[in-house]
Amino acid sequence: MFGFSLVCCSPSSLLPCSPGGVCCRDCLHAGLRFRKSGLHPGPVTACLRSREQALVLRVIVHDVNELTEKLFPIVEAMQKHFSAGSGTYYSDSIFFLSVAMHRIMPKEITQIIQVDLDLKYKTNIRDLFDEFDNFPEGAVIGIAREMQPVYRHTFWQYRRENPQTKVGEPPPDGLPGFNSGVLLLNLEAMRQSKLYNQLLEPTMVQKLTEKYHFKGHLGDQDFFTMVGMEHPELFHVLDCTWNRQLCTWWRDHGYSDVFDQYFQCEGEVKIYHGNCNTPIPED
Ligand SMILES: [Mn+2]
Repeated sequence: MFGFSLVCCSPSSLLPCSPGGVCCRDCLHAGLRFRKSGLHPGPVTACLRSREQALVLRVIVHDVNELTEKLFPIVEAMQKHFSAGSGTYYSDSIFFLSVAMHRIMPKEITQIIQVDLDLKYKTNIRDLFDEFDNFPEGAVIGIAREMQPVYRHTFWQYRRENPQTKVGEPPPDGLPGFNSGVLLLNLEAMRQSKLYNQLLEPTMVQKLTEKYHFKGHLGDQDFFTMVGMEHPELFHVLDCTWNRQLCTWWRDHGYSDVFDQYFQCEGEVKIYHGNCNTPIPED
């Protein structure tokens, strides 16, 4: 039996459904409606048709303020390395929810699939749960590669100092970094992994950001990308068809020569990701 966890701005935002919402029948098949508040990757307001519907679907509503309160002390130290601007804002903590989800959710929840809202599903997302069975020993998170050379850019200094490195190189042999639009969080494995929990410690984050000269602004995916350079064994790499990103911003910003090496993706797309507001192709 599946349950859905929704992050809401407040429990009262369950009712009523606001007009102009994006119908989410594609993913949840139940008339759940979502409305994006603010710009990517802003917090989400979820609306259900009724409280009864919430019971039928076993929806648990999480108050974003309560989550942030738990989250902030865990992720505060990493925020300054992976957020835009120089300040550490309390409200930015929610962009790091995935990295500490295993400490936030009750122990009974052992697996979570966390998805962006700018996705289009070409298959039943339930199939994605099967991917948890493909995790190799030691892996705690399933995630697809980033499909633009954004981390080739971010790691420029480390790459200059280490000309033979795979860091920031394109697939299949390189380490292009990760995109967090589709995330498989094996909460049980995350709780049990001594290594993963050590990497959340402020001193370890500091050590790695210094080693890689890392300064990002993409929240959780920056953390996963940096940690993945040091410990790729913690991640099960999802096939690109599970998170077919469409943004081409970096093609026109200095990386046209190598762009396609990152962007290419063979096979039938299962989930489109219209990142940076890129339109998703119609059927
Ligand atoms: Mn997205």
